[in-house]
Amino acid sequence: MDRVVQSAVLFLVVLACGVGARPSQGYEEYIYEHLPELLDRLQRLDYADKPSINTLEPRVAPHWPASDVSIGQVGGIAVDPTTGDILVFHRGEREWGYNSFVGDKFAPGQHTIKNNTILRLDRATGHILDSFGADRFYMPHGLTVDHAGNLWVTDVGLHQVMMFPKGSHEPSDIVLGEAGIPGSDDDHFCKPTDVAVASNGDFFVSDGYCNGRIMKFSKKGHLLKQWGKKSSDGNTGSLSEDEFFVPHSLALIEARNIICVADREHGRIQCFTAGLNNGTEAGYFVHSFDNPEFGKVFAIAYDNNGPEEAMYLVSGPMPNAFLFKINLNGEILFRTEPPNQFAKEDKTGGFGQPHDLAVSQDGREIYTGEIVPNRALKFCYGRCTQR
Ligand SMILES: [Ca+2]
Repeated sequence: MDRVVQSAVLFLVVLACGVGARPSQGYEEYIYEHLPELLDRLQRLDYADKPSINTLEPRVAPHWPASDVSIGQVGGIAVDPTTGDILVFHRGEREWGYNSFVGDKFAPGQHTIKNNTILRLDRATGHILDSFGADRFYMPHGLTVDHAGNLWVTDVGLHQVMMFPKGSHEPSDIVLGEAGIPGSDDDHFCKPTDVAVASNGDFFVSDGYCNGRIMKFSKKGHLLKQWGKKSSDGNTGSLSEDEFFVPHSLALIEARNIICVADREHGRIQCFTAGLNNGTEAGYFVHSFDNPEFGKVFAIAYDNNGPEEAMYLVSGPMPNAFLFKINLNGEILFRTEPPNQFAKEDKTGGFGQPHDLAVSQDGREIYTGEIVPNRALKFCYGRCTQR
């Protein structure tokens, strides 16, 4: 018998027992007699038990990535929408410590990271499909894959943003900022954190640790607009809407024509017009998500697969490090963390410092990239599929 039919019959038998089958009566006979009633019950049960992506919390995939994948501090993590692969931008041997920078500049005398800093991982198995990016970066940070499969990275040591065309291990001629030179004019960044790319090719950069601005560029890399000011005040009481204290992550909601910014140290998410439709301009404040439960907001990602639009965020550092899902009214749908079995070193479970996150195209999986423990995790709704 086909497995589904077998399960259905077994289920009907169990139900039959529940509605009082007499032992003397054969199950088949009984089922035949009560079929309409049983089917009705089955249908109602199925409806009630249907997993809702909105209410169930995702769980950590036990064997992802594969055990032979070695990962340093994770700056960025992203899903390639053209292949479903997971991309990780990590720091290999390098760690961001007190001596990494002198002022805003990367401390002199340090070489580029020798490891391959960009890993392409199989979504199901977690095996490495490709790796590159050795001898190029100083302090990997943000990673984004655009609709065409191009990779966009930011390096806070280089103060640069660069794009790697789909399939290429070498950057395109879109390399913005001057290598190693921080600044706040139109041609420089200061520790830029993240990139978001629209389907028309326009892209946004959050800049960064030492500037407090969002910059919008054309497909060819020409600056179109910038807004925001730097704030170093942790007090959210008298903040203006475009004041940032480490704008750390971007989420573009193209259907709504808005770009949201994780204003990390202020612990809030600020959304502005993205100016992607004709006649609209970027940079006007639209909405804020602000909840004391968030703590510091390290990264955000938009998801439109569930019954309602949602935003994921990772907060930190520990002990206030969590993965949140909120709806666009700002209501928290859940807050979760890795269970104890995923503890590493002397930790007792939970996150260390989640630094970035990404959602699969179908909304079934969420990926987090972390620092101490240095790792990437995959969260799945229901069962994680392993091809
Ligand atoms: Ca990312």
